[in-house]
Amino acid sequence: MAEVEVTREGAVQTITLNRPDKLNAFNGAVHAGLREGLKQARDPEVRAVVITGAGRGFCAGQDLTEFGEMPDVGAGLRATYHPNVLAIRALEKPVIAAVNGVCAGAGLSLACACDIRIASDSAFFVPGFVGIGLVPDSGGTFFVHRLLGAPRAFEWMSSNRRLTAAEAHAWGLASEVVEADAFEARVTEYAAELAAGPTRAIGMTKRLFDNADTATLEEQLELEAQLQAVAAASEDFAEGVAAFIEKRPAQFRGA
Ligand code: T3D
Repeated sequence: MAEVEVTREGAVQTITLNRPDKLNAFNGAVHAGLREGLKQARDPEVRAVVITGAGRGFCAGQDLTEFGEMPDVGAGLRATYHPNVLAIRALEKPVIAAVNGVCAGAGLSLACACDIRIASDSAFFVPGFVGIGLVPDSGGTFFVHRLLGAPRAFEWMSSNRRLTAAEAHAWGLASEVVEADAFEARVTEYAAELAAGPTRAIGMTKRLFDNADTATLEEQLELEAQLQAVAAASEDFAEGVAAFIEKRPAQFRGA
C-alpha cells in the first residue's frame, strides 16, 4: 500500500500520510508522496486540500529509525522537508491540516505550515525536537512563532510538553476540536465549504497574510491594491455581486 494516498472528491483533494504503525513518521517515500500530492493539488480543479494521517497518528515527525541514513542533516532538510513546506505556502488555495491524532516534531511543523488546523479530540501536539536534543526545523520556529507569539512558542518548544487538542484550541493552534467519531464528517463538510468559495480570492488572501509578516504598511497597502484589482476582474466577483443583488446564494466557480 502507498505510504501516501492521494484522493479527490469533487474539488477537494485529500493527502493521507499512510504509515500508521509508525504514526506516519516521515521517510523518503512519505516525502516523495507528499510532494507528488502537492504537485497534483496545483490543478485548478482542486479548490481545497486536506492533509491528514491514517490510524491514530497525524505524523510523528522524522522516522527516527532512518535518521542516521542522512549524512548531511542540513542538506537532507533542504532536499526533503523544505520543498513541501514551500509548496503548501505557494498553493493559492486553502490547505487544511486535519489533525486526527498524534502530531509531533516535523509533523507539528507540517500541520503549522497549513492554513487551518482542525483537531480530533483524540489528537495531541508535541514539539518532539527538544525531546531528542534537536532544534525545531522544517518551518517549526517560523510557523509556531507566528501562531503562538514568541514567549509561548519558546516556552512550549523548549519543554516538549504534550498539548491536548482542547489546549491547542485554547491557544489558537487549532481552530476547532471535533469528537473523534464526528471528525471525518466535519473535515469533509468544512473542506467542501471552502472548495465552494471564491478560490482565487481565498488564495490571494493567503498570499496577503503571508506577505503581511514582513511587509511595511506601505508595501502591504500596495499589494492589497494589486491583488484587489485581480479579484475585481474575476468571474467570481461578478457572480458575488450579481448574487447579492438578486438575493440568492452565490455559485462561485473559482475563476
Ligand atoms: O535530518 C532530519 O530529518 C532532521 C529532521 C528532524 C525532524 C523531526 O521530526 S525530529 C522529531 C522526531 N520525532 C520525535 O522525536 C517523536 C518521537 N515519538 C514520540 O515521542 C512518541 O512516539 C509520540 C509522542 C509521538 C507518541 O507517543 P505514543 O506513546 O502515543 O506512541 P508510541 O508508542 O511512542 O509510538 C507508537 C509506535 O510508533 C512505536 O512503534 P512500536 O513500538 O509500536 O513498534 C514507535 O516507535 C513508533 N514511532 C513513533 N514516533 C516515531 C516512531 N517510529 C519512528 N520514528 C518516529 N518519529
